[in-house]
Amino acid sequence: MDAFSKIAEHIKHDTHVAILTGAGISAESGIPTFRDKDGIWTKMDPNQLASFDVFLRDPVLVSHWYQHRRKVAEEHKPNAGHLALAELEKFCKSVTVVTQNIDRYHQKAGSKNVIELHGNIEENYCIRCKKFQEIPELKDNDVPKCKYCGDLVRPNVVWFGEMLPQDAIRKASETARNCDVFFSVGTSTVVFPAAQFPLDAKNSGAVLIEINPEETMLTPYCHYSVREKSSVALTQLLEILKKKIEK
Ligand code: BJW
Ligand code: ZN
Repeated sequence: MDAFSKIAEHIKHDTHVAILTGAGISAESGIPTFRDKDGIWTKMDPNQLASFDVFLRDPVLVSHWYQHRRKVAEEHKPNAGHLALAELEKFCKSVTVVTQNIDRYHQKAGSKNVIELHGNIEENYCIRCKKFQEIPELKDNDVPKCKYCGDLVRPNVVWFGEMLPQDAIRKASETARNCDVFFSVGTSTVVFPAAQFPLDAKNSGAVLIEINPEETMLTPYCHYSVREKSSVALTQLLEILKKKIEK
């Protein structure tokens, strides 16, 4: 039996499935990852750019960087990996996607139960009065300013040193501790607290499966490691599940 068939054996209609996703699942949509060879941050240190301090020091650089990424996300679309996860909901009554991504592609693909750990790129809020608002297209040295109080407006994402949304952390933690099967898909699992969830799931008795073309920090702890792109692996797994249902 190949790895996909073995993994499919663990998935029944009443199985609680959790999936932690990272930048790798959106790579095949044309969204660069963070730490791969051609990732966003190969020339810039993530610890240098994704922080509130840097935003305050250089709001033009950071705001324009996010504007660029917002456009890239708008111009591309979810791929077969996102669609396969959405379709998984037809086979299992409990599927929860816990994503580190800010592109909203899981929701766009049709996944109903998505926990966003690091926020999203669509929303922006004022750093002073916290009011959410639309921001205009930025040109040259523009920075987005709050229409209520005039202070800086930032993307609704979580930077290093910032707390993750409490509700997201609580739900993700519960999901990890209560699932039967936990997939880690397209993430290097180097950023905490997200990287803790697969380990929590395993410690609570879940089967831990990784889908990633490369080895990661998590690989030694996994029951199954599939060295494959997520679109290929998730589509193949779904095909096997479909055949199982038809039998
Ligand atoms: C494919 C593929 C294909 C390619 N198919 N796969 C415990 C220990 C040590 C440090 C800490 C700790 N707890 C907290 C920290 C500090 C810090 C941290 O984790 N630092 C580490 C770097 C060591 N964490 C935090 O600061 C977090 N906050 C926090 O914990 O608050 C409490 C606190 C406050 C103050 C002090 C201490 C604690 C916040 C973390 C926020 C992360 N934010 C970012 C930016 C979000 C906005 C944005 O997008 O711009 O989130 S950083 C960046 O990394 C982004 C990602 O979501 C995140 C994870 O990256 P991801 O998704 O794994 O991407 P890559 O590129 O790393 O990996 C891609 C993978 O895909 C690769 O493996 C490829 O092989 C694979 N791949 N093609 C499948 N086709
Ligand atoms: Zn304001």
